[in-house]
Amino acid sequence: MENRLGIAVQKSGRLSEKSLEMIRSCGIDFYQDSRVLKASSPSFPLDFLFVRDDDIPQYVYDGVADIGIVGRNELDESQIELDVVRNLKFASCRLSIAVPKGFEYKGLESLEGKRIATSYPNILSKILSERGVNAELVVVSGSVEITVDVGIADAIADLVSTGTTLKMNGLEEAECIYSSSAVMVASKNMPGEKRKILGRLLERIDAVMLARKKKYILFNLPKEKLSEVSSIIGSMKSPTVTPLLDSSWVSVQTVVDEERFWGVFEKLKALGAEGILVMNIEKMTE
Ligand code: PRT
Ligand code: ZN
Repeated sequence: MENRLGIAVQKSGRLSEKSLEMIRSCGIDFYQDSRVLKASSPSFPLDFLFVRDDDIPQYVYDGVADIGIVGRNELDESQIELDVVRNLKFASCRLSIAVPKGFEYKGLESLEGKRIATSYPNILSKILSERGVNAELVVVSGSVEITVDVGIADAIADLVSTGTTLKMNGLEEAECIYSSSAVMVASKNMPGEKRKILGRLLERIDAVMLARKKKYILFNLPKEKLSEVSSIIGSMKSPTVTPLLDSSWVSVQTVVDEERFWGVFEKLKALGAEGILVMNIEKMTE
């Protein structure tokens, strides 16, 4: 029978859409229906298992799935030993200490002897003990934000992305103690054939992730300015230069980092570039 790789993905929640979109952009299609818990790709040897995110580390550890996509927070909280094969960099969030207004927070020491509510007792107690702080943990599985108001905790340690939930519950973010984003995890003892499939999958993921960080740009430039272009574009290998009908101008094509794009754009304009075209890149390799 053909070797296939099993992947556990969150069924519905903050990770699902981006996880599936990442896999689809790797050219791996599959049929998905919210009522169905399994799926198979006809275009790549990948089988899907749609489950709750909390269960993903255990499923991968038990070999129910070979790999999974899960928040690093869930993985660390589970304390299950798996290989983190990629940081997928979506669903980013932070575990922060939040306190009610008027609480004088001067660092974790301010929580000495206090009650802290959290859904991440393992991560939190590790950090507290590293910093030598003794506090009482109040473990709740959700709605951590209301624990202070109802009087069962003095502070909380919860995931934050925009900070709106904290504000809406009268809490102030006091300190970020841990950062998380979605990671791809793999079982530590995967047979060689499956490892090969994982290698192919990671190669595609890398191409998609690299492309997302870059922009393809195309512009016309007076020929005499060409020597100044490489210093603007920076670390790039030499750009492609094509002559134009008007021999005093050239057309230049190159790839720039998304985060440097606007700086490059402004400098190119100042240099006299015209007709600047910017395009997204779908896939690329270094
Ligand atoms: O049903 P299932 O168990 O699968 O899902 P779940 O409800 O346990 O998890 P889900 O879908 O809410 O989150 C999945 C993962 O997304 C988490 O494990 C994190 O890795 C990641 N993530 C990213 C977040 C957030 N951002 C986030 N903001 N997980 C939770 N939150 C919550 C947070 O707990 C708080 O209640 O959102 C609220 C704060 O959001 P802001 O934007 O108001 O700050
Ligand atoms: Zn969950």
